[in-house]
Amino acid sequence: MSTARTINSLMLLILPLVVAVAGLGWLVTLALLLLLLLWRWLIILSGISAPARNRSNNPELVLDSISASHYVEKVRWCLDRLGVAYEEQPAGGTLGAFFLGRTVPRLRCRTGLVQSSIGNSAEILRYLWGRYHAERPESAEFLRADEQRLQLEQHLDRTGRDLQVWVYYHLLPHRALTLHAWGANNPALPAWQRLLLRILFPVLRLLIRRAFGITTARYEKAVQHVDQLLHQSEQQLADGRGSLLGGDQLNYTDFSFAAINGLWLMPDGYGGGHADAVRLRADQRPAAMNRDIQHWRQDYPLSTAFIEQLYRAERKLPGSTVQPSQD
Ligand SMILES: N[C@@H](CCC(=O)N[C@@H](CS)C(=O)NCC(=O)O)C(=O)O
Repeated sequence: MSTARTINSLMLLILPLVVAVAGLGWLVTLALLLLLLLWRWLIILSGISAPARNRSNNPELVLDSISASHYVEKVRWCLDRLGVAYEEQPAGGTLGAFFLGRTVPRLRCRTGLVQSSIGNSAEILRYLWGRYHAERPESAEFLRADEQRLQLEQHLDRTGRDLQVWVYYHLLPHRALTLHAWGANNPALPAWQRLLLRILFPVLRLLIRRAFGITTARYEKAVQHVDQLLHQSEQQLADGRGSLLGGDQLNYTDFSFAAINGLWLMPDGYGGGHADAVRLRADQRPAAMNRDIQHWRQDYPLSTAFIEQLYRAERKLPGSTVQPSQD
């Protein structure tokens, strides 16, 4: 149904051009306009009157993503662990933000007759907990939030933004690398999006630079913030605990920590098979980026081992085509 709506919207946009080129009179133009509006109304009515038919080709949960995103990885991980069926729909990096005004992850879920959508990874996890904890209490338990977890989650999400600054600081000067990370070589993306990324690259790069305020000073601050987070986790993990906040029972903050830091560590299994086509091998990455990664690996061995162990235990999904890390 959403494809029909998109086509309808495109035709409404194109109509003035058709009228001008064909030199149509006002009566014909009005008739065409009414026909397009009638068509739109029928699309809406069909969604309400034939929900069963729409159900079969609309999955209950759709995760809008960009393949490399660490915020998406957090939600993807929790969905996989929860064991609910969902469909991931990847888009080219930045296209959704700059042309649709949305960020990813975005979860679209069938709620009654309509489809609702939730943005922001933290809110998505709250929805999953609310929706599933009564229905499947055991598998949803890891999503339970409390004050301490919420605080750590906020810290992780702030550091996630620092890591966006970090990654763009290193990649933006390199057109081919940035395009690769955005999915320009990812066969899972529609060809028109891959082409658009290449054509619009200079504009998208400018917009990203402005959106994140990428400067050397901001990059240095970002590295400092990542250091602070890893210093904290290193201290927490020093007593041999299995979960960051204590005890051995894993919860969503452990997966968030691993997913957010997965952006620099790129452990085997990152993306659960959805990010393989956007990975950059160590020999492809800029030297300065590799230096930061080496520094974090060396200075924070417990955190690095914790993340890699979580990925080994949880993210080697069947069917994943993850290549062994070259780091
Ligand atoms: N606070 C948001 C941050 C989301 C975010 O910044 N997502 C990035 C990808 S990592 C995004 O949507 N970028 C725009 C795009 O690629 O379309 C969350 O937790 O979901």
